[in-house]
Amino acid sequence: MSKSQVRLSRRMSMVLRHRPESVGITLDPQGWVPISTLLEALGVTRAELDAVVAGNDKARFAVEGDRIRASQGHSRRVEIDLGLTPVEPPETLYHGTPRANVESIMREGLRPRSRQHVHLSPDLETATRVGTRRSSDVAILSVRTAEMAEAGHLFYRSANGVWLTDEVPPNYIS
Ligand code: HQG
Repeated sequence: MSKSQVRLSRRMSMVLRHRPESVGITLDPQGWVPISTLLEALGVTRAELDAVVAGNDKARFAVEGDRIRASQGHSRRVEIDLGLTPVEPPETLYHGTPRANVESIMREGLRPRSRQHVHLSPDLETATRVGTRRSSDVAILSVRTAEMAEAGHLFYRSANGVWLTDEVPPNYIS
């Protein structure tokens, strides 16, 4: 993606996940907005939007008919429900985080913080990439997700393959 496409992708993430009101739009209860509404609010063309949706390294945006939403990553303050169906997780999922967070995570577990869910990665490479967004000194945590599911925790997989759950108690993390 070009620099301007990356910039538009970031703006779309901000609006569709965190601050729709900042450009005067509202999301429906599942997080969708008509594409025409978004184009007008952002002042971009359909071709520019399509290029970002198609070229996005992580498939962050889902287009369905004439509407669009972010596939995951929403702030808690944006009151939407993606409406995902719980699915059985694999044995283990991973979480990449700055090493400085580890002590607190081992004490209180993984919390969603400002987001709606804790995000878990399917493999080490993805987890490393997620952690590296925030620090060059990254720790990769393994989460015993099958065990969590047995204990009744629910897991969801977003349209772009990110695993989501409400929280991870410390005893499932190593
Ligand atoms: C940490 C990106 C201390 C947590 C990625 C993380 C992902 C704790 C930070 C998505 C903690 C929250 C989400 C505790 C959690 N003590 N630190 N008890 N519990 N943390 O950005 O998972 O590129 O909200 O480890 O790919 O980093 O934007 O979560 O470091 O899918 O599409 O608190 O964002 O997607 O940070 O990333 P975030 P995340 P995009």
